[in-house]
Amino acid sequence: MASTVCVHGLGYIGLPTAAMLANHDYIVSGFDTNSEVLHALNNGGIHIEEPGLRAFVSHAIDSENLRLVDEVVESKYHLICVPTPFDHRDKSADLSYVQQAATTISSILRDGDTVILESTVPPTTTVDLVKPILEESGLVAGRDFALVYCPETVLPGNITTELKQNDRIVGGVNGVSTEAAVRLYSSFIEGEIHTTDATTAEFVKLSQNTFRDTNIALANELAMIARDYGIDSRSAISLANKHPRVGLHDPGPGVGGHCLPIDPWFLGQHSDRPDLIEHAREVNDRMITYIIEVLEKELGGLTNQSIGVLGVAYKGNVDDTRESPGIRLVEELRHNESITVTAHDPHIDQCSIPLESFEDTISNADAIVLVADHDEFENIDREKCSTYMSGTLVIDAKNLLDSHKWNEDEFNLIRI
Ligand code: SAJ
Repeated sequence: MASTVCVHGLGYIGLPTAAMLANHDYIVSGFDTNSEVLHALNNGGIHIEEPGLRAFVSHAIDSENLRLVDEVVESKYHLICVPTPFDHRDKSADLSYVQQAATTISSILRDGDTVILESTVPPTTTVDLVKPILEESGLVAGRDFALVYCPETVLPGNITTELKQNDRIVGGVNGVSTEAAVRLYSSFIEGEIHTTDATTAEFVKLSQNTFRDTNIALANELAMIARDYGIDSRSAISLANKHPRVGLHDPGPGVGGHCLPIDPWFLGQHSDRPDLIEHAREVNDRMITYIIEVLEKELGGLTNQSIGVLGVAYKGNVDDTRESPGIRLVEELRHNESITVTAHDPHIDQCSIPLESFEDTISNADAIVLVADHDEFENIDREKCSTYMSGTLVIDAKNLLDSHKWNEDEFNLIRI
């Protein structure tokens, strides 16, 4: 008989994972506390913009292997995929959803079940927080039930592919726990499955995103230095990367999303050591200030200027605005009340700042700043910009526009 799985939390990770397991013959209960999410999914809608995900979920629902539920269900496997919000005040993880999920599971946990935590958490969370809550059931982790940390590593925009193809780290509280989780993941993972202990698995996940954040900070600092020398940082970085042991990431307007700007803080939550990692965070966060400095210099001051911001999603082709550089840029510019700031994003309907049409955003703009690399922005109509804008300054923080063509058309295009 097919094994049963209850997935707790149907967000960016829980939903595709639930559908993946259902499409691989598991009987899956997809549980979420948000009734609007369940309603949308049950009616052919979806609350996440992700290529191919709706069809993938529909296939799972139509096969009757995936059922969407508003109460948790006794199952052989429990996967915790709930959010771990970032507490900006003390730069730490809010683990209340993980705590709540563990408490709920504890009330229905049976001998022989396996509990897997997938949410991104500070090191030791599985052992120090989740384990004691589950053991309130009277069962013992590693003996009566398996307990495992298994981080997800999928890239938003490419989730359904990476969920299958990426390697996976599986860290149990003991060997028997690890083996139980490996049995589940090996049903669909095409990459390699690497086994370790739970705390190492938590640490590895955070190290991967910290590496990327720190690498981007280096690229951003190099970009600022390159500009001081009057050279194009993108060409310089691309040439530096010709060396077989150099792999610099791309500079840009800073780092957004719910992972890279946050995971370095989670990594250091129970340690006083982070130093370079915290400096890298600061460099990335300061990129917005740097863009404003460039705007000010090129425009000869910011008073009474009109700036159009293109892209408030945290990166291209996603509808997620968490920690978005575009939103930060708008907010910082608005501190100066004499500046008129407008923003446009074809992937976002609503967010914390008002959005306008493309035309209204470029209308009368002294400068436009491109902050997210959406496909729609690749071929921005230069003629329209000429007609609508009152200035010629274009700052391309994502290296999306053809600088030769723009500069030939009498724009002053600056790549960050
Ligand atoms: N960015 C740059 N320069 C680059 C690459 C990215 O400035 O060279 C910026 C992006 O514009 C964006 C931010 O960094 O603002 C983050 O984007 P991303 O595409 O690097 O990553 P995420 O946050 O969408 O997903 C990351 C991925 N982690 C790694 O690649 C190590 C993904 O694989 C993880 O699963 C995900 O975090 C997660 O859930 O932790």
